[in-house]
Amino acid sequence: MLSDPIVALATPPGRSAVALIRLSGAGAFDVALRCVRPFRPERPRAALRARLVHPATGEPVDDVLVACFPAPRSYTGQDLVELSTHGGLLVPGEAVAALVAAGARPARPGEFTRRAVLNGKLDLLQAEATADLIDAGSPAQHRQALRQLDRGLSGRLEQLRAELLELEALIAYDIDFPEEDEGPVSPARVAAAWRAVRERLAGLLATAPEGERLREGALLVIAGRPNAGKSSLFNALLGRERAIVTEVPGTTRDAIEAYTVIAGFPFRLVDTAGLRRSDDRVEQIGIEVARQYLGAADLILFCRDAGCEGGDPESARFLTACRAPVVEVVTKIDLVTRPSDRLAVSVMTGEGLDTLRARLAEAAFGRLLALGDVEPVITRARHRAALERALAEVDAFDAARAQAVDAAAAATHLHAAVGALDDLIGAVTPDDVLDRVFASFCVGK
Ligand SMILES: Nc1nc2c(ncn2[C@@H]2O[C@H](COP(=O)(O)OP(=O)(O)O)[C@@H](O)[C@H]2O)c(=O)[nH]1
Ligand SMILES: [Mg+2]
Repeated sequence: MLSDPIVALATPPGRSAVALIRLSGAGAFDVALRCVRPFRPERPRAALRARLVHPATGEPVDDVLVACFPAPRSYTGQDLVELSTHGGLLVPGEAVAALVAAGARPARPGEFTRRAVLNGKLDLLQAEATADLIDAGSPAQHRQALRQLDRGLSGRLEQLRAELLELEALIAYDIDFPEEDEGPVSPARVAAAWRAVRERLAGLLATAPEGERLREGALLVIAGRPNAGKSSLFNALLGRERAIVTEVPGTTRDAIEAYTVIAGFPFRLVDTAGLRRSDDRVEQIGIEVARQYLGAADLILFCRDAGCEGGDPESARFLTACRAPVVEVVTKIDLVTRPSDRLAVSVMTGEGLDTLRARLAEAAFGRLLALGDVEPVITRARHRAALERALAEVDAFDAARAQAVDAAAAATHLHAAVGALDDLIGAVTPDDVLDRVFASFCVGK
């Protein structure tokens, strides 16, 4: 059901000063009346002190702070009650149980936000942004989620949608008077409008690889010969001693993966076994695992020991075989005196580490860095699929025009492109499409 009263703890369980419980749906105020004393819906959006009791026994559960939000001015768009109870292992659970006994149903995951979308309080992209904001582990993810919640991406898609409808309006004359060779709108103008909208769509689609990487963290795999200083650098970038470091070549045998933030961006950092021929069976398996990680990497950090620079045909061969971009770094520069013109670091002195961090962020997220925090970005396969569909339709429109297909048939491709954007925003409004077309139709002529 979409409107029955649901209840859930909105804060994580465990010891804390307060816990927040949400109750939403038709009849939510009746549920509250059965166990909150006093409950005063005539004073909405005010935090009032009350006693929560079990509805059957009248047994006190907690002293609470209650605020009620009558529909439609609430997060879900329904009647909603927020109760702040004391935190801890027992009280919040008992409070939810009292509300269930009073007639509410325990909510399913995401059910409040889902209702918010159904009631037009949030669009689908904002709902996704809510989840991203909660999951954000790095400053860049935080900023991106907040922008999407502010409708940055939704606004851009609405703009694209409007441009597609205007393009359709431009060819409307051809639809009405198919016999006339040249309508009041020149083909050149149609072509220019088409090119502009296509470029913007393609530009947004081009943010997908780094946008998806931003949500999931860039897979950064550290590679190099045994003893090149990979594990030391892994620990330095992580900020803690996670991988074992020794002077014995072949120490790291398994791949170790850890989440870390580098220059504000999320990375999944992987330390691997050094690449060399080995007769040790465990090390061989480790090297095979390393190869698999290297195959999946978004970015490879290749380490070379400053002491053994120079001819190394095996490494050169390895580097040319890599599919992912490679950042090369010279390690242990504290051990040599000659200055290096290459990117070089020492985990002993810390030299070069900040430069390396900046270089890694640039290599994995350069396009996002160039866009700054102004341009919207797409971050999910769902977004990419919808925009690919829209772009394919926009191209099909152009192809149809080039083959002099009749204007009404060509326009169906624009409709389909608008449909793809509507699916993406999650607010389907077909009447609105027609309204716009006819509005432009009259003004245009
Ligand atoms: N002086 C110095 N020694 C280093 C540095 N980085 C690593 N080492 C040493 O080099 C050896 C191999 O390091 P390790 O990180 O285990 O290399 P891996 O085999 O590539 O993982 C260890 O003895 C480290 O202490 C550095 O920046 N300076
Ligand atoms: Mg190692």
